[in-house]
Amino acid sequence: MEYLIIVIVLVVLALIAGGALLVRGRRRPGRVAEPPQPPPRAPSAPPGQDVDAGAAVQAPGPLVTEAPAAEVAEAPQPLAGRMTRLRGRLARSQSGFGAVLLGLLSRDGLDEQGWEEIEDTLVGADLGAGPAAHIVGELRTQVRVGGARGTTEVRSLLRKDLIEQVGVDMDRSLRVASHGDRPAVVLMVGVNGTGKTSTCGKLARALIGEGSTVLLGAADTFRAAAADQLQTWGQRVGAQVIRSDREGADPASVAFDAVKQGIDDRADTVIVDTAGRLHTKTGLMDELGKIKRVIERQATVDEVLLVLDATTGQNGLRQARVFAEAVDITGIVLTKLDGTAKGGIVVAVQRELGVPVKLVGLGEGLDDLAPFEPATFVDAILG
Ligand SMILES: Nc1nc2c(ncn2[C@@H]2O[C@H](COP(=O)(O)OP(=O)(O)OP(=O)(O)O)[C@@H](O)[C@H]2O)c(=O)[nH]1
Ligand SMILES: [Mg+2]
Repeated sequence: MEYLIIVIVLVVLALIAGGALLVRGRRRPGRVAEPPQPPPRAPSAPPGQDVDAGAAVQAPGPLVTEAPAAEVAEAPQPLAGRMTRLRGRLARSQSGFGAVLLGLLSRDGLDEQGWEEIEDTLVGADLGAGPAAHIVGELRTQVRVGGARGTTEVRSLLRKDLIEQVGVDMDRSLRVASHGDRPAVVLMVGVNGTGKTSTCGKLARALIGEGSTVLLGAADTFRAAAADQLQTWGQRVGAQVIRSDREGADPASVAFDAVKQGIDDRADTVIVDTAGRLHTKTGLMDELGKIKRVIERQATVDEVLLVLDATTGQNGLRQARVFAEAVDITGIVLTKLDGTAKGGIVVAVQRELGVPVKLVGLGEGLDDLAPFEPATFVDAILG
């Protein structure tokens, strides 16, 4: 009996000791508990679509992507009158060269040095030497003839001369109306990053707002991301996008497919986005001509819009020259006008190409594209 009690006590002690060891093992000091891992994520795919099958099967021909109406933002503002926003944008960056000019011009008894400063200010704002000299010549005559002037009068003289240089009699209308059963075709060209794709999207939105049906062609086939970017714009603004499912596809053939689809759908306008290209790369410049010729097998290219970044100054002029040699430019889109103190490039580039600035980019918003209006532009500069 005694022997049995001793055995029971030993077993109980052994159990207690074992339990204590187990507990100590679990609470080992210094060891940080690892956070629970989430279950491995399945690759995302649209509902009902088999991921692997989707990746393996490539649809032949161009891809037409629908624009889901639900994603379309609120109604666009009318194009007319948008340019008045420039004044606010320039005031925010406190950068218009107009204020400097007005300051110089309102000095009493302007001497030779003062006039030189005025000319330098105009040249510094990218107007170009010719127009700057012309404006100074005009102003000098007007001041000499009329004698000393008050600030308001000086402002109106300068305003008149600037508007004259910007040009009021150029046809700035956009040819975007369909020709019976054929859509109008707009080709967007320019160097990298100037704002071509954004302009395609913004223009499509404005035209759709006016009741047109617009199709976008993703002829920037360099990177898949470029077509994706245009497709995102298409979804935002409610435009169908025609793209290739293949990176590096022939841009001319995508442009052709887009226009063909536009004809079949009886769309009003087809806007074709192209890849940014350095004006120094001859092969790429020749490609633009090919894209245009291939489109012209079935429709007229109504507008070839050269998209220029207003902040690039003289370099922008060089680009413009080479693009104009490669393909007939019908209008200029001057983007990022909201980000420059200058803006005189409007005058310089029009003189260089003999082609009007038709649209300007005033920011990154959906409605930040405006038809160019000379008087509103000059008023914004003069503040
Ligand atoms: N502030 C400002 N930004 C702009 C304007 N237009 C375009 N951008 C911005 O400029 C950048 C380039 O625009 P994109 O439209 O991608 O230019 P892209 O010419 O298509 O570029 P690539 O296809 O790479 O040659 C983007 O961040 C745009 O939001 C504008 O008028 N003002
Ligand atoms: Mg682009």
